[in-house]
Amino acid sequence: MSETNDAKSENCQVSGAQDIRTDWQSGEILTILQSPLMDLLYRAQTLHRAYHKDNTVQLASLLSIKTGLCPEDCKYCPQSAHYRKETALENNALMDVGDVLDKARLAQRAGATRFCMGAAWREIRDGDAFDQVIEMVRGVRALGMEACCTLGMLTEEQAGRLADAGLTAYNHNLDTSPEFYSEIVTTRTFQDRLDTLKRVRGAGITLCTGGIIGMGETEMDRARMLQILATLDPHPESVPINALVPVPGTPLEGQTPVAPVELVRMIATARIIMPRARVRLSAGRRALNKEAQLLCFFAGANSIFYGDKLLTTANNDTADDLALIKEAGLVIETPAGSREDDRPLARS
Ligand code: SAM
Ligand code: DTB
Ligand code: SF4
Repeated sequence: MSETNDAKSENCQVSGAQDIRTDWQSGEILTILQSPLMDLLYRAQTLHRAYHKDNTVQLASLLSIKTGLCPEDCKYCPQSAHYRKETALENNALMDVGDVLDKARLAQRAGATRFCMGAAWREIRDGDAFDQVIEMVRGVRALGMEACCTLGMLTEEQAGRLADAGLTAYNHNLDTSPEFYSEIVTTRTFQDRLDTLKRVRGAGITLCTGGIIGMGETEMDRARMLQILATLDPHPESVPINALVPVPGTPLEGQTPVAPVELVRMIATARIIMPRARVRLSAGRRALNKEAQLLCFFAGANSIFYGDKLLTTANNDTADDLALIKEAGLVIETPAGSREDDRPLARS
């Protein structure tokens, strides 16, 4: 690591750094989102270099530990029970702890430093299943990987148990603006999402929260979603930006795909307004060509999901990803390189 990179991971007091703001207005975010592309990219890359190691990318692997039959009606999601007759998804009960840890080991050997476990639950229920998830978290942490879970809503006590198991991050996306939310999900409210995020943070677990573009929202909806994220204090440590994967059988299957440059703009804007966050180029990457992915990295993305599958849909080919990383001269982040992973391992 260069001296500059050392300084950045310590205190970020390097050229280009700005005060971290939590008072962003939606109008100013929209202006950034719509600014001339070269200005947007230049500003985003300047901030990126001030706050993050140059030329590095974290590989995170995803695993669906419980698949399908979710009672929620999220219109984008193939795992919703509401669309089960149309999606032809194979539903699976909670995986065994040993099998999950085998997958984590494989992901680690392939270069991933973060392992994300997703369950198609509306909320966590106490009992055997949650006890097993706790064991999975302990096991992943014992491997020396960051552990992330996305399990739906949770209570304060459940967040406490996950924290005690050493969970690094909890993923719970806002998905879209508060104004557009009820067009996409009717079985919970935007406020439910915020309440869960508050409990996660209260337990001392880092936040992974972002959203999806390409669901029929306006640019103002995108700016509003980013505003809610960027007015959390502190900002989320991790912000996944997804482009809709239009899964056949879901209500959004026929959505017109977003132009790749819209994803680039969204990433750049997230980078500018939340400079310390890790911005994750997430679902929808498979629809991007090499050049569009490179622009996403230039815009400030510093993590990708790596592995054959996201949760239920296909992801980019791993050999292609490694070739792209090599061609761009990017370095895959090692465990020691991550600032997010300062959570203790499991308490007894
Ligand atoms: N049930 C949990 C929840 O909703 O928080 C966890 C799993 S859920 C599948 C995790 C996230 O994946 C969603 O919040 C959404 O942002 C993203 N996602 C799901 N289906 C998607 C799709 N078809 N395209 C893009 N992103 C999607
Ligand atoms: C996130 O924002 N995107 C990931 C992760 N967090 C959990 C999930 C994407 C899922 C895409 C659809 C699927 O594969 O089922
Ligand atoms: Fe369930 Fe999560 Fe899919 Fe919504 S996004 S249907 S909560 S698994």
